[in-house]
Amino acid sequence: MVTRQSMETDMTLDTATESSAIPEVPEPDVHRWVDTVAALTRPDKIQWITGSEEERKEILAIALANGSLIELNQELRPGCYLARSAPSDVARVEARTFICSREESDAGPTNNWVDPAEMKVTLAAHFDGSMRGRTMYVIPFSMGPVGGDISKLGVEITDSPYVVLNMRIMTRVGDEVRERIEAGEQWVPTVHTVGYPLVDAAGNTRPDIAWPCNDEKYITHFPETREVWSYGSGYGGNALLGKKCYALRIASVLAHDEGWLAEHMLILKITGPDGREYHLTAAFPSACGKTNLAMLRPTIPGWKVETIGDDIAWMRPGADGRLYAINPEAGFFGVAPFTSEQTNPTALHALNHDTIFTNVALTDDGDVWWEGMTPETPAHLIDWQGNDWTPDSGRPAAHPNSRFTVRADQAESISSDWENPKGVPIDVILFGGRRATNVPLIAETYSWEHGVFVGATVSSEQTAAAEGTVGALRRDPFAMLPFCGYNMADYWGHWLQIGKTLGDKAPRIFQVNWFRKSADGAYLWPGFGENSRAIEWALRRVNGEVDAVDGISGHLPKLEDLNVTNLDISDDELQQLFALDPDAWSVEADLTEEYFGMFGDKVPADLRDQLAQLRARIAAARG
Ligand code: GTP
Ligand code: SPV
Ligand code: MN
Repeated sequence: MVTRQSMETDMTLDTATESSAIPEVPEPDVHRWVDTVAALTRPDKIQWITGSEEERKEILAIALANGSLIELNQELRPGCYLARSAPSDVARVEARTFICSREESDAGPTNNWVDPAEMKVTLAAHFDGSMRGRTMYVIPFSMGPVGGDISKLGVEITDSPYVVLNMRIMTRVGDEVRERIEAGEQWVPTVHTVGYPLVDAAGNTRPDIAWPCNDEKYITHFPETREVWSYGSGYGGNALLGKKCYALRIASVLAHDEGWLAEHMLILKITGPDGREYHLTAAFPSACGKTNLAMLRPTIPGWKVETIGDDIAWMRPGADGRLYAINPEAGFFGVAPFTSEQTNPTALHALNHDTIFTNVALTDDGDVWWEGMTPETPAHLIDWQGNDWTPDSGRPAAHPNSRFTVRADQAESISSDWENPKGVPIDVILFGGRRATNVPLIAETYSWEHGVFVGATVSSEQTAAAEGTVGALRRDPFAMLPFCGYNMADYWGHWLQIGKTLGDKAPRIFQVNWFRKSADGAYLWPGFGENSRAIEWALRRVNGEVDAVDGISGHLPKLEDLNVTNLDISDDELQQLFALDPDAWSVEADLTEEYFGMFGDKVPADLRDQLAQLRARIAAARG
């Protein structure tokens, strides 16, 4: 039985007036804001996160003591721990994610919307006393290097020690950030509770559990007042509020207002055999290969790839007119399953130490395992739910959305530029998704406007990264469907506007698809390190070294220009990878028209024009 903790706190909670309302506008003074949240949530204790190592150890000890973390074999994996979530709390919950803009039309048809005042009343009822019996941690954090031109500050209040330990890896936290906020720098307030108080209003206590959460969940964003309130989940993007909630949903709104881009993109640096350096970003939907590509090991000789980011890019036009990108994060929250020596050795090696694993399987010697990790499956495991597991159990040992949290600089591929506060100049942007049919391995778009059209119309088979039907084909424009904090059609307009600003200094835009399948359902393309072959072609296009063939979906490689040396692929498979069926594309065009219909007259004229041009190319291909 856990009893009420003693009141060792920076502030005397007794002096805070109890409140059951959330202010319309958050208190600008961070200390007063913390007071307002404490008055509502009623924690036993408030602890500001300083970023020190002693503090990390202290919070780790708490997480170990209450079973939130399990210590792994410290000889095999020093500094590594395993968390097992509640089976009901394993991924982002898109149906419970809300954009609470004042006008419904500003959230747009792809977001769930609730009036902000109404949502604050609902939230207040849930947050009221939600931290009773717990410590409220106040985490000052920076997205991007502290003090960098493109970086931004935030504060996350949370009652989860697991969240604190993860935020310390995923962002830059502590005193330096707090001091900047106290000195008046802009910051975004974010509040998180697992929604599992240990004491009720009458003073009755209950014991803590390994993964506290609530059946009801609210992941809410207030774009005008730039706030995040998250209730009921401890998992990933629902709870690590610097990531999707701030760096994408709120930041996309800031970016729209201020003339920059907040994107669901990896960032990498490539050096060619001649020593020339390029930078590339790529937007792929969740669990569609960003981490893999960010850590690419090229199979073609002479090329080198270094990692800058694996999930989010903030990009701005620089003084020289080019587009510069930073990775606002400090760590990777990556998909574990199918990370192996074959698919992503760099990620695998990064996980050798100081890593938090969530929902992977535990081996008998206290190590971790997941599907696809090793060629041989262990004879016995403890699965992600803590049950005995054998290969004939008939269920995965690791959850399909099990993840690792690791500092970015533990990747041996990390670029020396990854914390460059100015960012890196982008040469190439890729848009991709999981498409079994129609979309070729690589194609270059005809123009920036065509690139925006391709980004806007991406569809992809859904993955386990969010609750929903895995495998269902859905539109995921710019891989931002779950992450755009405002009307998607206005976002497309913003991209078109940025293209006008960049002019001929704009990056070149390509569409890629590593996931095309043959009629018998097998992947046509080996993927992973071999993706360097498609990227090499893109860079040769940038350099004006190769001509292309004009196709329905874009400029396609002449097959002799794609480097397939030492690759086991038949001519027939190559043809299939690039095949464009006018009838199938005509159906795509019809579906796009229907999709645009959702957004009414907000769809930019340039995109309607691109659809007409696509139809003209389809007609021409039919002859
Ligand atoms: P989020 O972190 O959810 O945003 O996703 P991500 O895009 O970083 O996903 P990640 O790179 O972790 O993708 C994981 C899944 O994509 C795994 O199932 C990989 O095996 C698969 N994958 C990645 N690259 C390739 C590829 O080139 N070919 C194939 N067939 N699968 C790939
Ligand atoms: C994604 O789903 O795109 C992720 C994982 O990167 S999460 O942080 O949970 O959103
Ligand atoms: Mn992501």
